[in-house]
Formats: sequence, C-alpha cells, structure tokens
Amino acid sequence: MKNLLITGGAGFIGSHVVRLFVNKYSNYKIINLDLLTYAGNLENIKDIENADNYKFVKGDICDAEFILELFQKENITDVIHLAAESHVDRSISDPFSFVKTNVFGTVTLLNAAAKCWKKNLSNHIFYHVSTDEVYGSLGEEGFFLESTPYDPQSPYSASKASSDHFVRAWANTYNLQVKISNCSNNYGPNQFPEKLLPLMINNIKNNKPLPVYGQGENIRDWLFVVDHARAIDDIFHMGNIGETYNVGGFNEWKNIDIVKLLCTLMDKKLGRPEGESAKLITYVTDRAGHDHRYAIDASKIKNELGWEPSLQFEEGMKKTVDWYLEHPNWLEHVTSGQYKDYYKKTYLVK
Ligand code: NAD
Ligand code: TDX
Repeated sequence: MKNLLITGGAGFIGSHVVRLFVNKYSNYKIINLDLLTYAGNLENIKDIENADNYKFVKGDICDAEFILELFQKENITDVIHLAAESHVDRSISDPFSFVKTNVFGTVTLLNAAAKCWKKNLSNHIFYHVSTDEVYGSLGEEGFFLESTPYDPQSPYSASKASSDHFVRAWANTYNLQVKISNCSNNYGPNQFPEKLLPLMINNIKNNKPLPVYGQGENIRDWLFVVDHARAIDDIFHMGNIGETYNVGGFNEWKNIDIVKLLCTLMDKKLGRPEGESAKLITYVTDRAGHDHRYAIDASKIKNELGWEPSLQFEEGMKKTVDWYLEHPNWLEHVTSGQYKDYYKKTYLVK
C-alpha cells in the first residue's frame, strides 16, 4: 500500500502519469497535487476523477506549511514530482517564477519528505522528473548520457538543473532515497498550445501563420507522452535508488521538417489541397540563446529496465493530430483568456 503524491498531475505529462497509475495500481492511493496554473487543467483527467484510489488537491508546492500538513494528513509514502514551470519562452520573459516554482518548490517538497520520512527512509522514494535540457546544447554529433556534465543554457533549464542538484543534495545529506529521470521533448494529447506541436496544430487548423524560430534548423528528440509515462512507471518501480535515467525517443527532427510533416498530415485530415498548410510557415525572430540540438542516449533505461518507446513517430503524430481535431472544446477552453494575452505578447500579434 502506497500513498503516492504526484505533483503537477493536471498538466500535460502529469495527467498521463496520474491516469496510468490510477488505472494500473488500484492498491495505491494517488494524491494529485496541482496549483492549476495556466498550464493545469482538470479536463485532462476527467476520466479518472471519480476513481476510488484517486484524490485531487489544489495547492502550491512552494507553500511549506501546507506541504508539511499534506504529507502528514495523507500519510504520503512516496513522491513523483512533475509540477514545474515548463516553457522555455516564458522563462526568458519571467525567470523568477521559474526559480520560485522549480527550485524553491522542489526544495519545499524535499524538506517535507526528509522530515516526515526520517524514521524509516528506506521505505520511501522521492522521484524527480527532469529534462534533457540540463545537459545544454549539442552540435551535430554526440548524445546526452547520464554522465554528461550539466550545462544549462536557459533560465528554464538552469532552474531544472538546480532542482536536480537539490534532489541529489538531499540524498547525500539527509539520506533520502531519490531517483531522477531526464527526458527529451514530449508530444501527444493534452499538451498546452504554447509548445511547438500543439501550437502549430492549432494554427494550421485556424489558418494562422506558423511561427518557426530562426531558420527552423534546431533539432529535438521527440517522444510520445504515454511512452514517457511508461518510463516513469518503470523507473519508479524498478529503477535503482540514487540513479539517473535518460529517457528519449531515438527520434531526432529538425523543427522545420516536423512542421512540414504536420502540414502534410493536416492537409489530408482537413481535406485541403497538398501544400496548402505549408504556405502558412513564417520564419520569425529566433528564441534568445536557442539551444541547437538535444539528443538522448536512452541505452541505460533500455538495457537495465527493458523500456523502449512503443510508438513509431508517424503513428504517434497521427494520433496526436486526431486527438486535437477531435477535442475542439479542449483547445477552445485552454486558448481563451490568459493564453490569448500571452500569445499576443510573445508573437506581437495586433
Ligand atoms: P506543464 O506545464 O504542462 O504542467 C505543469 C503542471 O504543474 C501544471 O498542471 C501546473 O498547474 C502545475 N504547477 C505549476 N506550478 C505549480 C505549483 N507551484 N504548485 C503545484 N503545481 C504547480 O508541464 P509538462 O510539460 O507536463 O512537464 C511536466 C514535468 O516534466 C516538468 O517538471 C518538466 O520540466 C518535465 N519535462 C517536460 C518535458 C516536455 O517535453 N514537456 C520533457 C522533459 C521533462
Ligand atoms: O512557436 C514556436 N516556434 C518554434 O520554432 C515554438 C513554441 C517553438 N519553436 C521551436 C523552439 C524549439 O527549438 O521548436 C522547438 C520546440 O520548442 P518547445 O515546444 O517550446 O520545446 P523546447 O524549448 O524544446 O522544450 C521542451 O522540451 C523539453 C519542453 O517545453 C520542456 O518543458 C522540456 O523540458
């Protein structure tokens, strides 16, 4: 029996993790803690909200008193920590909220866990879900290994790198049993349309310009979100204590190529003439300090835990496009209000 606290479970990846754990582990109580920021959306987990082994709690990981009370009240036995500010562009315009949530929030959780678990530390796991961006930016060659030195380049990645360091410091200093995973770019249903793929899908659908940063030559390694959730399950249950696992899709794409692929898929779906959506591609000012290439070597998780991606990329992209087109209400709800202001400011739309 575990009382598992999952933070950020109303967000993109967190919602897929919560769903997987609620459905798969009926003997666990899953407590989903989320502040419901602009990125958190309870519609993402509507299908499991009435499950007997599930509870949603709205709250802030930075509120130390509240977090300590939650650990005590719910007798939290383990943590999978995903709550974060997650968008690189927002970290450039508002770095302090990234320091607050990603660094201070993570330390707040670590502190509560070490305090509440100190009598029997070996019965508890604190698992931090992190990103490949902590390793910095690659040239044309090479891959990120678990041993690659940290070299974060954006306020977002610096805040995630910092939180990873704090997790390791709590393992070393307070003997907390920790695990960390560093994953590549996720895609799939429920991703907030500030990130590349849902933003492009939404704009193609609405015949709006497709803002490609710089020349679109930057490279990302894409993984279907459900495969990331499976990796998190495997690492939580089978990963070695104190270790890091890199998770990736073995699937590198230049931004411009992935946008063109999307245009082709959506022309077919929307019954548009071939090449129609690609006319919307617009090259815009590059992101400041834009990392050139991310590529994960995921051999360790494959060799040690037997995990590998289950979906071919084209199949995953088709599923993703279908999902967004079949859920116009979801898109409409998350693109109203605050998001519109953010979009106008970032892309200087009149
Ligand atoms: P997301 O932005 O979609 O979701 C983040 C969630 O955290 C939201 O539900 C939000 O409400 C919640 N949250 C934010 N601040 C909070 C606070 N102070 N207290 C409680 N909850 C708060 O993010 P995502 O893309 O699902 O990423 C989840 C995690 O995975 C993050 O830690 C991110 O760094 C990491 N990650 C993401 C990717 C990716 O491609 N999206 C890749 C690798 C790692
Ligand atoms: O409008 C856009 N145009 C564009 O060219 C946007 C939003 C992005 N881009 C480019 C920038 C990146 O090279 O596309 C690439 C992907 O951008 P994002 O979707 O913003 O993701 P990225 O910056 O790579 O970071 C993502 O992967 C690692 C997630 O947002 C992080 O949370 C995760 O840790």
